[in-house]
Amino acid sequence: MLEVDILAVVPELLEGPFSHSILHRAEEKGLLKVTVTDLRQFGHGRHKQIDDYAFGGGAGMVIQPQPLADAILQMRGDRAYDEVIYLTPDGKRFTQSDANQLSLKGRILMICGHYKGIDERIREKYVTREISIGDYVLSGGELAAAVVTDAIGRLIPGVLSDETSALTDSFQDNLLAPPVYTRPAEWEGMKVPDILLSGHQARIEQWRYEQALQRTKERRPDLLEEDE
Ligand code: 6GU
Repeated sequence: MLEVDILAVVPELLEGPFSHSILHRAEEKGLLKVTVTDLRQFGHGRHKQIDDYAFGGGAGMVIQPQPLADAILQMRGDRAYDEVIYLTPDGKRFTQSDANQLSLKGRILMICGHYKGIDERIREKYVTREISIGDYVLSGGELAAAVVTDAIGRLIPGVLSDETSALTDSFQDNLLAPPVYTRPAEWEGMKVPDILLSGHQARIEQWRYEQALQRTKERRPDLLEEDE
């Protein structure tokens, strides 16, 4: 059972992603529990303020440390988090290998930043891992938290059936997936490769491996070099 608690500035952004798809099934099976908490409830004053101007000047607001610390401590309760993740474009780029690791944890907190980010002292004091989902900037961490939770959730043992097994995913062995086909065997004059109709399972697996390798060489040669 993996518990994912998400601390969000715009919790509405996370209403959709977990109510459908494989993750919904994972929650129904009791293998995953996602809880979204609104940081605003920990804000101060009549307007429940959570941000302020950056010391030293410059454009953009920064999320203050106190509402974050109050939220983290209340959400933690008396059971420690295995990881406190801050979603940020300056974090380590997220990979399938990170997803594999995180899917084996028991309890994770994800903090979604906004504006110019969160006060650096929270990163120092509480955050164990900083994740970016790619080299582009989103308006907040919520969509990134949804992406990371989806990637992790489907890897929890028991979530995927044999038919949807993660073993043959792209990236699982640093290779992109091979091309796939379904009926009809001929469509608009285009034929499915004969080998796939041959019934020779060993030769089919060999063909798939060669296709995966060729595709990876052409599209993502970087995957064949890196080892993580
Ligand atoms: Cl995790 N957050 C934001 N705001 N932008 C991103 C990102 C995260 N990853 C890539 N861009």
